[in-house]
Amino acid sequence: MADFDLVIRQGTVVTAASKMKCDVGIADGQIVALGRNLGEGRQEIDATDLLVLPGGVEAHCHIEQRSAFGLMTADDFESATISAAFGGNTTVIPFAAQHKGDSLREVVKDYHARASSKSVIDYGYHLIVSDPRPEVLGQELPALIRDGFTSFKVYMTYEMLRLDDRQMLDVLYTARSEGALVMVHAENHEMIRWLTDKLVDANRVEPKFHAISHSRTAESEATHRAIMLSRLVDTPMLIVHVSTEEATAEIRRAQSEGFKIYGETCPQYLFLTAEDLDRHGMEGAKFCCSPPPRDASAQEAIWRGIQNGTFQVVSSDHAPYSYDEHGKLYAGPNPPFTKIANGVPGIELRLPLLFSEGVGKGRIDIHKFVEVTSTNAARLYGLFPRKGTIAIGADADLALWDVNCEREVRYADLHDRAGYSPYEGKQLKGWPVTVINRGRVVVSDGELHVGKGSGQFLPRETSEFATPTGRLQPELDPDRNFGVEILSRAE
Ligand code: DUC
Ligand code: ZN
Ligand code: ZN
Repeated sequence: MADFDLVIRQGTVVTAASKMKCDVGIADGQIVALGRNLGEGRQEIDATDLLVLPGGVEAHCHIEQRSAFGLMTADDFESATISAAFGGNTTVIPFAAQHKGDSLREVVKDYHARASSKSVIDYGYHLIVSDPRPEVLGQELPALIRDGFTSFKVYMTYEMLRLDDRQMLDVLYTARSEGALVMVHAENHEMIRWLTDKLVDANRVEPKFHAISHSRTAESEATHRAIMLSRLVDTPMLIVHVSTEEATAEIRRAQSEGFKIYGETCPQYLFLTAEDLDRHGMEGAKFCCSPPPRDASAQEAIWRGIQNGTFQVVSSDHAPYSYDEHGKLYAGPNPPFTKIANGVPGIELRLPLLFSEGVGKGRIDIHKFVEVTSTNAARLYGLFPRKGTIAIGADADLALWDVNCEREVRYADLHDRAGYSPYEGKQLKGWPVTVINRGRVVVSDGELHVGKGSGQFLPRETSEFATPTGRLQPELDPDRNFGVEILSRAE
């Protein structure tokens, strides 16, 4: 009788902290042995010359999500998770998005019904809180956090989603009491609106003006303000999809002062620029996302932020809208930038892009790659050590990488339904060739081997990254404010 369900032989096993040539023994979906010359497996994979990495944890993606004005993303849970798997991921954490008036509980039920019958890899959800009315903050949100939805996103811009500062403080305070991690889309709404109105009045409406309306200053101001709100109530916060040097500096400063501020960036801020929004005709619409891509010097600053640890995670922010009347061009063939669906696809290329341009070109080492694409997301969002590493007892979530495989990006080879890739034609070296989730071979030899609905829902723990620092601002510290307790003390 075989000792294991599956043995991966002779690969170079890499985690965020270690590298070792060994076999991986898997039983009942978990890693049960790491070592040389392991006994027999019912199934065996020869990984000589391959890297064996933890499967990617894609922690920022929009899947089968309806926007506030009714537009559906091109991918559903089936196509998005297949695409994610071909890109080396074994877990996705998309959003269950509340719109105004919605019950959060109902929103989660709705996403569950769709995801559970379609996902091919494991999944959880962050919530999006856009309507923090008393019963949502008082009952629904705390109950959902306790049920394993331990992170949620809030927006400082987008008319239908945004919270004002007071509402931000209310949700931060709820997160603080429940130990949830708050993710923030930080852009100054009024600056964007004012610039947009000026541009539209002057008939400057081509896609490239999207990047001007979403100015860098709007991002850095909101990032600064979000951090100050977080500091006031001593609630940790993660600033998502950071695109500028200035916002990166705001985050780094807060971190260096000891505040629990985390940062995320995305491939679009490393590999695209505002020039892409100026491609001929309406092609620029394909690159409209918020925040928008900036310029070469911002790209350098973002790389530095990954290298020096300002950013804990690199996520795709996959927001796939087809380049037609069902997506990007929902308002007609020649819409003003104000009516172009925001978002770029990228769930399948996040890891190959970062591997090729980061590890391959010597900007980051392989451990940093694993850290920012898998381990840190698992840690931040309460999945570690079940996910995000290769260790005895962890889920057998692995991606086997051929570091010498060179391929040009062609949309035709991808598995999402956006209909285009912003990275078309890019030459990449290093691709995942076999992807394993809980011991199941999901992808190998360019083929999908599992059925829809075989991914598992992941309730998540609260994480230590979300616990308050205990450092109260002087005016909120009872010892220094006439003894009045405003915030409960961190344990
Ligand atoms: N911006 C977001 O905030 N979300 C999805 C896509 C985008 O461009
Ligand atoms: Zn966002
Ligand atoms: Zn997003």
